[in-house]
Amino acid sequence: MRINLIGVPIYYGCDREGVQYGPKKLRENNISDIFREAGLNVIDLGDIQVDKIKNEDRFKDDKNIKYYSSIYKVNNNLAQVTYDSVKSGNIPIILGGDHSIALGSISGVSRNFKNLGVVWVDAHGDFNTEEISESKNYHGMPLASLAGFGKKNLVDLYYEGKKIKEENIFHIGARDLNIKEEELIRSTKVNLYDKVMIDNKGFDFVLEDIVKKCIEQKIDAIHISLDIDFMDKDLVPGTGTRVEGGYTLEDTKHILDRIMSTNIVKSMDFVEFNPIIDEENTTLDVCIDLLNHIALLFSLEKRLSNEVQC
Ligand code: Z70
Ligand code: MN
Ligand code: MN
Ligand code: MN
Repeated sequence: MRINLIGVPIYYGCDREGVQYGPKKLRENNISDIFREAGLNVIDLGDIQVDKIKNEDRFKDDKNIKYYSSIYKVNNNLAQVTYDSVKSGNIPIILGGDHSIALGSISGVSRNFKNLGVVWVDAHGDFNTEEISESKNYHGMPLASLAGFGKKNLVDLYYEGKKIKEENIFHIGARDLNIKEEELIRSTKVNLYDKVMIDNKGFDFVLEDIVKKCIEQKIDAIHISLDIDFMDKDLVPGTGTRVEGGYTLEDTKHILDRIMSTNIVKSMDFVEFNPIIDEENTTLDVCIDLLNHIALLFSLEKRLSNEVQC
């Protein structure tokens, strides 16, 4: 088993420059070494190519999705890379860029597993369709595409049909949903653990509920899609859409601990880190801390699976 790092230097999903430098900033801070020093084999596959599109051309291909053609192409290419990675028994970790890249990463991974589950950790729903989206920014829409809603070409990206069953989606941390987006997501079987529920019932209730459902529903692999704006706005100045009332670094690690203890986490997105709006590397430090924790959890998993084999 190897960790495969894949950078996707794109800002077209959020239409705010800077987030495309996330992979570069993390590599400058030796992200490969973090995984290597945890005892893991790691191959950095480099970046997915993102073509340069002029700002004034952003509505040229679709009046309701900014940079539509480029988002389609980048995600289609990314899907091939994540599919090949998991098919070879490796663990792709996709470094954004904005959250639009989850369409491709999850489309690729889902092709390799019979019954994929997705744990989406985010202050936002990312469940708009292009019709109801107020911003027309695709990073507010990828989860809807993956569940089969909105523009058909995106639902059918990489291979035909929706990529994840509604009930296999576990959304944690929502506290900034658009009105129509909330109506849509609540009309589905998506498991929505929003701020109101988390604050009432606590993370342990939420996490045990997710693990229980993964077993009941015979989920065979889990993809974690981590948007760093899940954390409180004061912790992550270097992200484009900060939302107050968010969670701590320890809360985020606790979620990763429990979900990864299932030993079926096979892929992960790490998105929305924008180094050019960061303040004194506050967000960078949080990202590095989290990635160290993720590396530790994958190395624990690897050690356990080796012991079972011996
Ligand atoms: C809003 C929209 C958003 C970040 C997703 C926000 C979307 N719902 N922002 N992730 N960082 O524009 O659709
Ligand atoms: Mn997001
Ligand atoms: Mn978000
Ligand atoms: Mn913990």
